[in-house]
Amino acid sequence: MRVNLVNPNTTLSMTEKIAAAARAVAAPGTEIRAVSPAMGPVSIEGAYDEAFCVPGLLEEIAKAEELGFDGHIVACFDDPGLDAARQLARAPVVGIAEAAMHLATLVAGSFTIVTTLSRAVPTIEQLTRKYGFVHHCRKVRAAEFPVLALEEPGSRARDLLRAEIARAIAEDRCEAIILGCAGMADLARDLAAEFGLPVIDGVAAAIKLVEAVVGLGLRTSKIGAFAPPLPKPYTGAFARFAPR
Ligand code: 5HY
Repeated sequence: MRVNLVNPNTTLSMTEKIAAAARAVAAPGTEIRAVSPAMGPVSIEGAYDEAFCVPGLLEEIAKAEELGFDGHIVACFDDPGLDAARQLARAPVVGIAEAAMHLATLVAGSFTIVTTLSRAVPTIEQLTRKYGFVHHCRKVRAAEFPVLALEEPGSRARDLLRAEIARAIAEDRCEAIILGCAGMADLARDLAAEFGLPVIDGVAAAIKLVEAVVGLGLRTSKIGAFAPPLPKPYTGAFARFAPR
């Protein structure tokens, strides 16, 4: 099968890291196209960045749909534009936050999510409500470093993340940790070994869930929430995005 993996921010080093994490767990027959949009924020840290990552994300979803891809992944822990992407696509579309939460509940009675900055916490808390995991999620924590610190060799990001995970285990009674940023995708295995509990990366979770959904022959339902957008003109710079 062919999977379209979109990192909605435009930092190519993060896209490459995410792609490597996905390919490390993908099944032998799974081919992965890993891309960033041609336009948009270098990192997504809050609702304003999130709003401006969506047009470029949707452009990449539309391209892969034209090419007949079997599944899509939105590789940002805000799951930005996920419902809009599902309106565009016939192939299943999986967000890494939703995927991580589903996987976590299969191996643990509760989880804490550890993300980057505090400003990301309300969005992720809203996702736990939207997806129905509010009773499983003990807390959404921020280790307080910017997203791109994960791309800087020698930054304190990993130490800050480890310290916040230690606090989560000591204070939250959580039984698993979810890494709340796609840029943490390369850290899950080592952190699980260090702390002795399941540490779930949404990128790996999403790849396996897309493989499962595609393998069952399931495609996005087109009656209701994910029906295609109605044809209408869009004006100005968005004219090219108009649904036809
Ligand atoms: C992400 N931001 O996964 C989110 C998560 C965050 O650029 N990729 C981003 O840390 O807010």
